[in-house]
Amino acid sequence: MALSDFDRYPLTFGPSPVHELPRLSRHLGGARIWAKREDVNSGLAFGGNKTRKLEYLIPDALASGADTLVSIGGLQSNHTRQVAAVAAKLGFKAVLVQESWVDWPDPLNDRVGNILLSRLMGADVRLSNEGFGIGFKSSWEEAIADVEASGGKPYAIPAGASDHKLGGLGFANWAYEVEQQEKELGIFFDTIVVCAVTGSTQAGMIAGFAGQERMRRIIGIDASAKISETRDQVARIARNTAQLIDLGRELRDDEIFIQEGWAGDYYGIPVDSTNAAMRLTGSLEGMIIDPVYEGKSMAGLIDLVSGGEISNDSNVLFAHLGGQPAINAYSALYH
Ligand code: 5PA
Repeated sequence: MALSDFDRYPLTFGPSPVHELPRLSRHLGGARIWAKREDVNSGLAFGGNKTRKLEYLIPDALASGADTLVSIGGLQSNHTRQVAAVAAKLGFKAVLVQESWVDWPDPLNDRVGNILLSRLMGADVRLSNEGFGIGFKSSWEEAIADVEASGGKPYAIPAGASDHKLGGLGFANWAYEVEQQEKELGIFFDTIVVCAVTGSTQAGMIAGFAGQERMRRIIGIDASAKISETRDQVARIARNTAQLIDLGRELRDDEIFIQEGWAGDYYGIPVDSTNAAMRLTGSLEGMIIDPVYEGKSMAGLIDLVSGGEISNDSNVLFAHLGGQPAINAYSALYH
C-alpha cells in the first residue's frame, strides 16, 4: 500500500508552516536555518508531533469500536496531552498513565503545564511511580485491563504513539508535505534536524524521504540519554514503516543517523547547552522551545552549524515538534 492509501483522520490545520530563522542564521554565521512548526499545527490543545501521528491511528481506533483511548507518558508528557485533546474532540474517553520519568524537584510538576491541560480536557489522569522507559509497562497494561473490567473498550496507544504499526505514518506524510512546500518556496532542505526519543517522528521522516528522488541528511538528536535504545527503536520503526508504505527497498544503515551529545545525563533534565539554545532562539526569533526535547535538538543544531559539520551552503530545516507547555514545570530555571 502506498502512504496515500492509508486512512487519515485530519486533526491538523493542514500543512504546518515553514519559515526562515534569519537572525539565528546570521548569529551562527553559517547555514540558512528554517523551522517547520508542529507547535502550531492544530487547534487541539497546542498541537505537536503526536497530533500528526494520531491522524493515522484514529481511523484504526474508530474501526475497532473502542470508546476509550489509553496511553502513557511522563508527568509532563506532551503526547498524553495530545491524546486527551483528540479524545475530547472525537468523543472518546481518555485514560492516561503518567509516570515519574523525570526526577525533577519542581513541586508543581504534577500540577501545571501538560498535566493541567489534560485534566482540563476531562482525561482520567493516573499517576504512577514507574521510571523512564519507552517499552511496555505494567502500569499501562493495568489501565487497559481496568477499562475492560468496567465494560469499556480500550484502544491502546503506546508512549509517543511510536511502537505501533501505524506510528511512523504521520511523519512519512510530513516528508511529502516538505517536498510540496519546497516546490512552493523554490528551496531544497538538504539537512533536517529532529529530536528523537520514542523514535517514530524521525523514523517516519526517514521512511518518507527515502522514497523521494533527492537524498538528504536527516540528523536525529537524541534527547533520551539512552542512545543505543533510541537508535534501535528508530531503525526498527523506520524499517517497518518503509515496508508498510511499499518503499520497495531496504533502508541502508547510513540512512538512519542519530547523534548523541546534547541530552545531558538524563532524559527531561536540561543542561547548559539546552538552556542557552532556548534563550538564543527566544531572544533572536521569538520562537519558544522546551527544555526536554527541542531545547536539546536546537543545541545540537547550533553546535553542528557553528562547528561546520553542517556546511555554510546548507539549507537546514529544524523540526519544531511542540512541547512548550512543559516549560511551566521548569520555572526555577528561567526567572
Ligand atoms: C517528543 C516526544 P519521538 O518520541 O517521536 O522521538 O519525538 C520526540 C519529541 N519533541 C520531540 C516533543 C515536543 C515531544 O513531545 N514526547 C513524548 C511525550 O510523552 O510527550 C513521547 C515522549
